[in-house]
Order: sequence, then structure tokens, then C-alpha cells
Amino acid sequence: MTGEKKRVEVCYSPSQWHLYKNNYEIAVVIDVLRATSAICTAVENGVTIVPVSSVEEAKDYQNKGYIAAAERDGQIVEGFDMGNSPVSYKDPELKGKTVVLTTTNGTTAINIAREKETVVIGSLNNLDSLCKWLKEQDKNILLLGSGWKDKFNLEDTICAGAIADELIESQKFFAEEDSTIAAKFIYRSAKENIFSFLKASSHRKRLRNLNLNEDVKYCLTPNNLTVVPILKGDEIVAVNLEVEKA
Ligand code: 3SL
Repeated sequence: MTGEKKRVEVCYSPSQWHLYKNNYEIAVVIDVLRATSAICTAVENGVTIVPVSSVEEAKDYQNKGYIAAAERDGQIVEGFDMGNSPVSYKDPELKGKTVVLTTTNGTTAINIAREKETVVIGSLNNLDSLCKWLKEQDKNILLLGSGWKDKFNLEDTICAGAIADELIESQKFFAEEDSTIAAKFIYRSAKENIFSFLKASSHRKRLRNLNLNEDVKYCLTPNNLTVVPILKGDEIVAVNLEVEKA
């Protein structure tokens, strides 16, 4: 540890990445509904995830014999057996396997962030263990919300605000951007009941219309997982919390 405070900031969507990206060693990619919640669930269950941006790339992997999962606009893409419902990644049959995954926003955000030295995956599900690990790193951190098709969304902002709040409160981090201050206050307003706070939000409505309310409840449950998933080459695997530093 240098003893010097490090910086933590929030970027609301991949479309703003170029405005925020400089001077951070760690990027945390967040897509609460549902990509990064699904990835955290998968990795905790011993599944390796290969995130790809397009359906075509996922198809190429599938043709080579990989298990491939694809979601667009909340639905499983035709020709794929899986999408990004977190619960589907709890299947004991998947343990020890690799799944190639593409989603509308989350996997693209991961691939945008991969220019950083370290990319880790955040969700409400792994909030506490992720914050604990981030506090141990002594690095500058950018929290990237995946948003919806390049727009701001509330759920990723709440999660980013929760992480920023915890890191700043530890006195090891500071923030200067208004995006971070706003995310922190949105989180503080939402934290007692995130599910009801998001009632009118666009993505909750979209998923409700697809009968995916149970997935939403799962994704909005803080700390039901302890994994910290990290991008290593093309694969997302679990950080070994006992020994690993970024
Ligand atoms: O945007 C994404 O990456 C998806 O998680 C969206 S959805 O929750 O499947 O609609």
C-alpha cells in the first residue's frame, strides 16, 4: 500500500468510456440485469465464461463444439440453448465447463474494458466480496455500467454507487466526477428496497413483460455470492481470494 488515496469513478455507459477511461488500472464491469449477475453466478458455480460481443462470434464457437449462450433484447437467440438467466448457470452439469456468452450490453462492455490492466465483474450479488478485494488492490478504479444500448440505466448506477460509496467510506479512495457523486446518492436513496425503487425503470419493465421477474429479484439480491470474477485472456474465471492481487 502506498498510503496515498486512490481514485474511484463511475462511467454510466460504454458510450462514455472514452471520456472517463484514462488513468485507471482496474475496470469493474457492471450489468446488474442480467449479464454480470449471470456471469458471477456461473463463475461461482465453477463455470468459465468467454464473453464475446456478437452473435456471429458465439455461433463460430458453437460450430467448433463449445457450449454457447446468446441473448438479445432479453430473449434467448434462436439456435442457442441458453441465454443469460442467472439461474440457468447454477446447473450442476455446467460445473467445470466453458460457456461462450454474448448479451445485448454486458459482454460488449467487458470487451470495451479489456484494454485495462485488470477487468473484474461486478453485480449486487457479489458486492461485499468485490468491495473487499478492490480495497486491497491499491489501484485506481473505474466502474463501468453497461447501460442499455449505450444509454444510462438505473440498476447499474445503483450498483456502481454502492461500490463507490463503500470504497470512499473506507478512506482509501476519493472521487471527483459528478457521475460518481450522483451514483452514490442514487444508491443511498435506493438501498433500503432496490426492487421497489426500480419499479418504473425501463429494464425492469422490459423483463417483467418477458415474465422474468424471478430473475430480476435474484439479480437485485445483494451478497448471495462471494466470487470475484476476473478476465484472464479471453476467459472469465474466479480470483483466488486467498492469494491474488491485481
Ligand atoms: O444487456 C445485457 O447484456 C443483458 O443482460 C440484457 S437482459 O437482461 O438479458 O435483457
